[in-house]
Amino acid sequence: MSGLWCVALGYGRKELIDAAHRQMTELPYYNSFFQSSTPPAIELARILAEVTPPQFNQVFYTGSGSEANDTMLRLVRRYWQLLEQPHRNVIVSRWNGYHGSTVAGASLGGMKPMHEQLGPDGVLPGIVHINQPYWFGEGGDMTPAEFGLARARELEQKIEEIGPERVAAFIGEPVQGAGGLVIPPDTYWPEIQRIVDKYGILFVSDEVICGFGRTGQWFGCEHYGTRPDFLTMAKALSSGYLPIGGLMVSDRVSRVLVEKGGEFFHGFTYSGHPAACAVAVANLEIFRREHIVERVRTDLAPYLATRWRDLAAHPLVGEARCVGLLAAIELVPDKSSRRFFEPRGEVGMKMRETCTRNGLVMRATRDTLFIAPPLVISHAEIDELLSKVVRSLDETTVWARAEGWL
Ligand code: PXG
Repeated sequence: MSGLWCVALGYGRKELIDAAHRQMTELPYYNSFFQSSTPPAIELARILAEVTPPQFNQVFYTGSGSEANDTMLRLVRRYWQLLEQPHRNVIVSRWNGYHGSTVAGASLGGMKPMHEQLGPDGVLPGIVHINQPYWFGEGGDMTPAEFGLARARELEQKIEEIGPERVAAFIGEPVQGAGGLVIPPDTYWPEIQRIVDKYGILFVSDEVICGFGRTGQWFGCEHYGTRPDFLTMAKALSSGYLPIGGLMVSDRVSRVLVEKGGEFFHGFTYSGHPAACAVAVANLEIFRREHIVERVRTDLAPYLATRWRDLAAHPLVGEARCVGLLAAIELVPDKSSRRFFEPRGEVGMKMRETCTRNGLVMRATRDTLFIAPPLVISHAEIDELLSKVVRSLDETTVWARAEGWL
């Protein structure tokens, strides 16, 4: 799982450790307020403007992905306020999406158990959710292509229901991670892009998991061909060696903020922390030098995909899906239907435990099991990973038969 979807370059990267040490020796901290900055923060901004899609040339630093999404919410509201449309304040998100653990992050996310814990007022006002593009679980009789379109069009229905003049933005993960590795049908993102264009609303790509090569492109939005106005990131930005997140702001938005807005009263003590930025710079230098993203796209992802899809033949597996170095299997009682185990999650938990015993870290969301290996995994390690998945599936099947699940 690359730790928690973040250790993209793997453990033991001396260059990253040295970068932190060097920077902490030279200048462990200075703030990013009052027109100040530090060399690593400036250098990182320069690199980020290069590696992100062309509309992005400005970054706000944060300490995490949650803070990046929280900041995005403030900037979206400020943008429409400056354009004298302050009533445009509704953000549309998706059920079962994950956008973090702050109040804004949990509200933007679509995890109902998290919403319930927000107390009597629930999610922040002005945040609404539409259904997710999870074909295996919710596609019914539709083909994936039909279902992708239908789920994307829920955005249009929601906009019409709220009133187009009130909708500020739409946020989504290119591939939902924590929600169970939901890879949308190919028809989904183009239709979402058509709708956000039609209504002129801002589009936020939450790239906290998909960013930095995970899908085989630098960013998930490039894999799916969308053109976001904000791009939030964290995790692989520093390969997890030090905490850092950020928010790319497109020229469309920054022009308004800069020209009309004056100072935006925002920032965290640790925004652009020099040591974290120095590590991120070293991390992205390695990405470029070792052609990490290209290698995922042209070599590792295709190698994983052919082997991963073979898992669909296993009696316990209802679907084996993957994109880039993200891959999931659905455990089901009956391969001929897309019905789940009842109650859900127990077989998945058993599979997870079995994997751990067999030396494989796999994440389970209910009965969906998934991996997000480091982007430097070798072919031999992919082979080893697959043989451990198969062995764990076989052992879980034996257990499930004995326990009456099958
Ligand atoms: N957006 C996405 C898409 C994420 O995956 C965040 C925002 C929040 O980032 P921070 O850095 O504030 O955690 C995340 C984080 C899981 C799991 O269960 C995933 C995350 C965090 C905790 C657990 O897979 N992703």
